[in-house]
Amino acid sequence: MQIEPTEKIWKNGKLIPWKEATVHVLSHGLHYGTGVFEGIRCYSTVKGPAIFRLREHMDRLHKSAKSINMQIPFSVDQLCEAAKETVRENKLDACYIRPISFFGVSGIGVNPIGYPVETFIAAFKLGAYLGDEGMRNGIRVHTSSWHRVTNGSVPATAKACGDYLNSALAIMEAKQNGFDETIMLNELHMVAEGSGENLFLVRDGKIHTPPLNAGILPGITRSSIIELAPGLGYKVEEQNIARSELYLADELFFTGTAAEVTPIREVDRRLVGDGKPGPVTKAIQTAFLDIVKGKDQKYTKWLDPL
Ligand code: PPE
Repeated sequence: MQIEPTEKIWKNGKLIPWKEATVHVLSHGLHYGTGVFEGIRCYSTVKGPAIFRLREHMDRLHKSAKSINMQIPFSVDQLCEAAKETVRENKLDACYIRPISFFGVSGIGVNPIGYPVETFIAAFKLGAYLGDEGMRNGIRVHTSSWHRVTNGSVPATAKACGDYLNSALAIMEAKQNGFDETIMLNELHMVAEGSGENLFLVRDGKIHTPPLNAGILPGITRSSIIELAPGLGYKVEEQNIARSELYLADELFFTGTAAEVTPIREVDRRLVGDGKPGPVTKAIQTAFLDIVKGKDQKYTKWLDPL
C-alpha cells in the first residue's frame, strides 16, 4: 500500500524529520527480525480525532517485547503520550500509527543481549487495507500452503518482526495466485489466521473464532468483536476450526486494525454462503465502524482523544 510521507517521526523520545528516520545497516533487528511492532488506528470521531484502544496496543507492544527478551526503555504511558504527540505534530486526523522497537547496533552475531533498543513511532494516512470494494462486497481468499509460525518455534502470540516473514510469504503466494488474502493453518492443520488479520466464522447464527493457542495473534479488534457481539445478540465461541469447516460456513470475515471488519465472499474458489456479505458480518461491521467513530456511547471508553 502506498503512503504519503508526513512531517515527523518520533525516535527514542524526540520528533525528527521523516527523511532522517533511518536505521543503520548493521541493526540486529534488520538481520535477525528481533523487533516488535504495533498497528494502531486514529479515527475522526464526533468529538475530534481519537485513538482506538491505544493503551491496549502499547501494552501488547510491551508484552511482545517481553516475549522476545527485550526491554523497551519507555513505559506504556510514555508510549501512549508519544503516539498522541506524533499524530498531533503531523496535524493528522484519521490515520494509522506504527510503533516499532528493535535491537540496534552493537556487534555481530545472533545473540542480542545487551544491545541497545531503538523505538520509533510513525503516523500516516491509511485507507481500507483490503480496499473499499472489499469492505462493501467481500474479498476472495485461499488456504495458504504456508503454515502459520508455530508455538514450538517462536512466541506465536507476540507481534514480532521476524514472524512476519511467514505472513509475507503467505500474502505473496495469495496475490500471485490472484487472491486478495490468505488463511493460514497451524501445525495441527487447524485454521489460524490471515497474513495480518484474525478470522471469524458464522454458522447457523453462531460465531466461532480460533482460540489464542491456535497460534494466532491476540488481536485487539478480535477481542473488541468478542466483547461487542453479545450486545447484537450473538455469542462468540473460541474453538478450533478445521479447513473443511470453512466450506460449510454461512459467513466468514477478517478482523484487524488495518482490515477493520472485512467480509470474505470466496474461499478456495467456493462461495461463502451466497457469495455476498451476510447479515451477521454486516451487523458486526456496522457496529464496529460506529464504535470507532464515537457514535456508540457504550464504547467511548475505547477511544482516547488527542
Ligand atoms: N493477526 C496478524 C498476523 C496481524 O498482523 C494482525 C494485525 C491481526 C491478526 C489483528 O490484530 P489487531 O490489529 O490487534 O486487531 N495486523 C496489523 C499489521 C498489518 C500490516 O500490514 O502491517 C494491523 O492490522 O495493523
